[in-house]
Amino acid sequence: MAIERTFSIVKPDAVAKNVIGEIYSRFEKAGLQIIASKMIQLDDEKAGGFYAEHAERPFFKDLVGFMTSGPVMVQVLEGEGAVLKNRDLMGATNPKEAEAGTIRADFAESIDANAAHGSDSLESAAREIAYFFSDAELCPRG
Ligand code: RTP
Ligand code: MG
Repeated sequence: MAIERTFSIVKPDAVAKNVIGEIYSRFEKAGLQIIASKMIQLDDEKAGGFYAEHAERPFFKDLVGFMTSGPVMVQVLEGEGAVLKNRDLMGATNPKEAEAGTIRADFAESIDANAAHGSDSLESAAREIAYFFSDAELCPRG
């Protein structure tokens, strides 16, 4: 399988729970390398732009409110089939439907506070990585 890059967020609920390291450990154990990482506080503009595809959805205001409720970790993950692998590690959007042992099953409370974000395609990944990181901030090990 091809080496891919994907974009990931440890959302405010998981940062508040102090499980950043546990989530990063799952990425690493699955063979994904963290090639860029930083903690940031999103504002309405940055969070709204990130989720622009959902701007017309009824949950958009709550989503932006939640994503700006505290700091997040943003990171770029690299490895074989990284996009799907990260989605598998996260589990279903609604933690009640997430498979046991996934990040959302283990750390998320609700469909709003669901612990993590992961790009849903290679195309989204490229766009989302560029939304948060410059090329100079990416540190692939080769
Ligand atoms: P994400 O983008 O955060 O990784 O999550 P996802 O792909 O699994 O889900 P997506 O459809 O992209 O939705 C983005 C976020 O919006 C919230 N959501 N709420 N109340 C609802 O019906 C609903 N649907 C989605 C979730 O917090 C989801 O992560
Ligand atoms: Mg999504």
